[in-house]
Amino acid sequence: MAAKDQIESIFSGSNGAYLADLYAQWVENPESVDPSFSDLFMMLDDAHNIIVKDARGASWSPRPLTDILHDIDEKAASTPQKTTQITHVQIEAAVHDSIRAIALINAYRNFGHQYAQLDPLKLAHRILVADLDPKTYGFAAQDMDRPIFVGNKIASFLPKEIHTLSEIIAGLQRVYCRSIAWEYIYLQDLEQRHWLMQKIESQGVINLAIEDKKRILQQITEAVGLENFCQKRYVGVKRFGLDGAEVTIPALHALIRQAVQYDVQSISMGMAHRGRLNVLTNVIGKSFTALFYEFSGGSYKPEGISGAADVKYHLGYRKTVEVAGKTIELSMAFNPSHLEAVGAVVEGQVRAEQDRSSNKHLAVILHGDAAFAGQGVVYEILAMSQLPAYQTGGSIHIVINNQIGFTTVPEESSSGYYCTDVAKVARAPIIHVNGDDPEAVVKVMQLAVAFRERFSTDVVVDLVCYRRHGHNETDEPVFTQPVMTQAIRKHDNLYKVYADKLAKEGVISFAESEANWNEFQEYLQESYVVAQNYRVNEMEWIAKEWQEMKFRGQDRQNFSTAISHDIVQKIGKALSSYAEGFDCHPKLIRQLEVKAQMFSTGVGIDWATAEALAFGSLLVEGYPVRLTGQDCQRGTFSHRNAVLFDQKTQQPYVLLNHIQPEQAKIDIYNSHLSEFAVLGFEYGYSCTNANALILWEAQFGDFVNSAQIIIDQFISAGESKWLQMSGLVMLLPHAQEGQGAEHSSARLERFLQLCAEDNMQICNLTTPANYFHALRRQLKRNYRQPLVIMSPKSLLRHKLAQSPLSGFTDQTQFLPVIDEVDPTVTDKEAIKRVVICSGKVYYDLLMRRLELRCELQSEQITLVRLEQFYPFPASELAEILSGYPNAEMVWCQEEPENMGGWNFVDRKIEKILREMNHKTSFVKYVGRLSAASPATGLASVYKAEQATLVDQALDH
Ligand SMILES: Cc1ncc(C[n+]2csc(CCOP(=O)(O)OP(=O)(O)O)c2C)c(N)n1
Repeated sequence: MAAKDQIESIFSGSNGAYLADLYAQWVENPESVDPSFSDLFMMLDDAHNIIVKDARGASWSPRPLTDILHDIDEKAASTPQKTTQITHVQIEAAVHDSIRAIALINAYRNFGHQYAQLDPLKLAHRILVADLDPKTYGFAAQDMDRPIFVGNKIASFLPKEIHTLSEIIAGLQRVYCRSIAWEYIYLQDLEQRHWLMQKIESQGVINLAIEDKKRILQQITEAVGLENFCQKRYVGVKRFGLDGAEVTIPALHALIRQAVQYDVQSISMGMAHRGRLNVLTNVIGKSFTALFYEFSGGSYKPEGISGAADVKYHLGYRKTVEVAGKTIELSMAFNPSHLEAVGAVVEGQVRAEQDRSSNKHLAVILHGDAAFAGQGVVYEILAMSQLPAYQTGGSIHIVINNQIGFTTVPEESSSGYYCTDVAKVARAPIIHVNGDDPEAVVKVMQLAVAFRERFSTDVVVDLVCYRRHGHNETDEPVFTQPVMTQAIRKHDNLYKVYADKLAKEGVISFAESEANWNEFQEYLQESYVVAQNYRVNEMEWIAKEWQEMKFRGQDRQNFSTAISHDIVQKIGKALSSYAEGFDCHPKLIRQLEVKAQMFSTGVGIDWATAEALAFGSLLVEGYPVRLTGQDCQRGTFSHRNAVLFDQKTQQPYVLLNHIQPEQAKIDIYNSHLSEFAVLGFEYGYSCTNANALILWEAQFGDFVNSAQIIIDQFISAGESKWLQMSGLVMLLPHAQEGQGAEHSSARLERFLQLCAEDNMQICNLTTPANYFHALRRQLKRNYRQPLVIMSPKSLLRHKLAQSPLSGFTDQTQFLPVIDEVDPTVTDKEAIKRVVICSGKVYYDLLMRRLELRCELQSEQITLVRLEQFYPFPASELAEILSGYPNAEMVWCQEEPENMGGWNFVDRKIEKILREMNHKTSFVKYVGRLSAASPATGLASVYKAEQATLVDQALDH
């Protein structure tokens, strides 16, 4: 209700003048009036400001409050005065009634959800909390039938000016305390609150058309029917059935029907195990035959495509379907067991679709109640929902709330009142609904989609259901939930509940419902029979652009990554100039001048410039680039400055978006302080758009471990499990530089441990040119593979870590291993020691060798750089090492022995040496001793350790 209306209803009529006086008193001194009046005046919040403003008037002309009320309530003013004498006591009593009634109405809006009938099992005790108890407001039983003035604008379900208390309470309970519980008063946006209030309070008894009811029953017949069929056909086989929460299926159908009305073109869903098979088949349209084939142990992959595959209740699917005469693409994201991680991936997928087309795309994420309350990534995802880098126009969250998590009850799962409380951070309305009332569920879904369409924010729908079996079909629930299990065993399934209801209403006879049930069972049986001879021969569920890529084992190729001189100069110009009138910071102007110089002289290309050349050249070729990460616009080490800010207006200027009129766009966003959700999002983005370069940069590589689930479950294994390729690049600053335990290591060793079956690339690069080629290679090939770069810190500004422009053009390419580059090393046979190393320590060795050469005139040690750990460049390394037949082999790293690359490379290098019959097949380790912490926090100790290992490597 609008503020003005509230004022009108309260300050009009016979109470008006009295209230006005009280109000004036309260404005002067809130303590001077009875607290119940204080409460009312406070509740007017918005109205309060209007009145106070008006009451005070302009500073030069204070205006009496009675005048204002007179203006507001013209209607009341024109009403003929009653001639009956009303005593002061009567007026006060009437006013008290009104105030208390209004307080009660507002209490129901706030807290009515606590008294709603949400539990299908009716085990949850409904307690009329004090806020909803008329006694709290001073009403007693005898007050129930007394007429109370509330005005006809306070709530649409109270159409008259005067209602009895029992009418008011009945209306409130009908709206707020039946099968639907609304939480929305905390929304800060007044328009959103009013929109919802209007929709909620104007909704009478839910009255669906007969065909809608029949459709819902059919959906329930299929949902329950599938679970029953599997329960009988596959006894003791895990499927994580939806039994008890089958209302999810009509809920999703209602959501989709509503979405197509707004011309949504695609819906990407993410969900856990529970009910997934039901959603895949009954909602998205995967065939029952394929499902039953998987039940019998068959793979979802066509023969000849390798990989680990995955259990059937983690598989994804995609299909374009017709709904209400419109076409929509529905997809389910592949999902690991790790609950809630997929939500971030789905958001990224949807954002990728939104960024490349103007069509509408919607993310729908289904959650378990325990997981929603317990998993921190849920918070991270909700927190990103309105951020420029990650917003997707609002997502719909559906909690399949079976009131249990494995064997854990809600009291053990959440400190909140509801499992959904965390969603309040996203300013999302939260609607709880009884899963045994499918019509209420359908209405709620329609409203949720309408709200999202109107306000572009997240909405949460909590389907309060139960779980008929154990956590999976082999579990016995009665051990731990005896009372609930007994109640469930006596409780009819949803098909029976709804079919009975519709039979009673005369919508469809029970016999007819049974016929439909049997017909569906027969259809399942036929599919079951066909499944015995089923073979997977197509992958229509893989989006077209990905079908064009080569899977592992197919003909994978890399193409040239060098660029032309012309393109180099074009990008150079964009990198050293900005728009006219732009007020650039003087220090950054200097940086741009330095860049201009690099391009004119062709030497001294540093890391940031090489990166910009990679990005710029891809943009010119039509590939969009997206980089996110904490503070990545400037760069943690202030090296990138890819976005300039006008010093007067704060307007951003993205240099690389001004190379030429026809080019793709680069988006560079600072992320919020999240790793898990952000990396999941970028992974999802990269799995959707095959033709964009997607990068995530960690502040320091150490923080990547907050996102370990995305690395272990998605990035490293996604292709093997799900044929889901990704060209995601992770930039993880890594090196020992005396900055302590948490600013030194991106845990190279952990990535290396995950490497197998050509699943990803792990690099620790030493030259800007190699960085450039590694980035471009991501798109210049007929497949996609994640790339993890242990990226530099001090090397960003190291005078020796620079490349000439010639390293980017002509026939240049990525070098997985770099041999000695010192032209004075001519007699390789004379080399006594080869030091193989990777990353920043190379420069420490290089500089120390220079010093030693001056001192000792020695040239007998050569440095070989391993730029790419995985895929391990065995043949390239072998070729280089074979050039040093008389040398001993040393692996030098700055990480402790139990970390870094040593455990990954030692046997690989020895194998190379053995295979070439080198004089030694032994590799000596030089580096820090094994340690619990990746680095010391004491700069002096770091220096001493570093000097020792460098000297040891150089045999000094
Ligand atoms: C991150 C993570 N931790 C633990 C588990 C093990 N686990 C699988 S299902 C489950 C209970 C989930 O309960 P809920 O979210 O309510 O979903 P439900 O299974 O009841 O549908 C647990 C603890 C997991 N899969 N993922």
